[in-house]
Amino acid sequence: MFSTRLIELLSRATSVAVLTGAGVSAESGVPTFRDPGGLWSQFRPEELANADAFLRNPDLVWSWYEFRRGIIADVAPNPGHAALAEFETLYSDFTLITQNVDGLHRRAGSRRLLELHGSILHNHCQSCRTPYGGEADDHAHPPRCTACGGLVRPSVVWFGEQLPQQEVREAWDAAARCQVFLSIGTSGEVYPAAQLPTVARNGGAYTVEINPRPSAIARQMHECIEGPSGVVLPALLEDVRRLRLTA
Ligand code: BJW
Ligand code: ZN
Repeated sequence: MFSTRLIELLSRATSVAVLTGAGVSAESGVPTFRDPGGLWSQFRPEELANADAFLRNPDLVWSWYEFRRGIIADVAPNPGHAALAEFETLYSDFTLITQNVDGLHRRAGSRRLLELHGSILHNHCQSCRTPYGGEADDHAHPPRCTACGGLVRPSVVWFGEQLPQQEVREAWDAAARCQVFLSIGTSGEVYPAAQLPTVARNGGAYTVEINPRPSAIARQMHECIEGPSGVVLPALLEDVRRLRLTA
């Protein structure tokens, strides 16, 4: 199923970086953004995932996130998440960079994790950025900030907003120094995350995509493995482990 080159590289490597997107959580039952039937097919992204939309229609945007929180609370990490948590234990330098906000990598046991687009599990004030730790039990209306009375929003990164700077620095460093870079379950349509495979390739890494269909950044890959990550990743882990044991 896998090239000898990839299995050999992954069994000898000391430094590996991985970028994940919504596809990794698809087999858990979390809809992706841009696939047919995905989150964007029912709602236009520009209506929902930016600060102007939130200020224009806070109830609509808040209830969309509450709907998604409901989905996430009812699902579990899948074998793809579990395999990535296991990969982390094989390498002295391993970085999992995710665009996902669903917390499933952490629930699967991944610890060397950078969440580039924030977390849907947390909230903060849109006006003064104070974290909101209170109960958000009204699914139809966002709560008000206890410090300034401003609107409370999910702690995710919307279009036009800066990504968390420390995470960006660490992600770019990890991509630039790794020997193997895996891009898994992302359409590669959203920047700056979609730039990471190029950073890795320019730094000398072997770049690999795992996706049922070629993404917008497939050209940046040395190798594309077509398939669902919940099937491909456990099989890849098994082959790498086997070669490490016999080497
Ligand atoms: C499977 C599978 C299975 C299915 N197994 N795979 C350069 C060029 C052009 C534009 C820009 C640029 N730089 C910045 C921009 C603007 C903008 C942008 O990228 N726009 C593009 C749309 C063109 N970027 C930004 O605004 C970013 N901020 C920024 O750049 O700030 C700089 C700045 C700001 C202000 C002033 C000055 C400078 C912020 C981007 C934030 C993105 N936020 C979202 C929403 C997060 C909150 C939420 O969850 O609601 O993040 S958008 C959405 O897309 C979400 C995702 O993380 C992100 C990526 O999507 P992803 O994960 O790739 O999912 P899909 O659905 O697209 O793809 C799923 C894939 O899975 C598919 O390929 C399937 O085939 C596959 N799949 N089943 C494996 N079983
Ligand atoms: Zn506030």
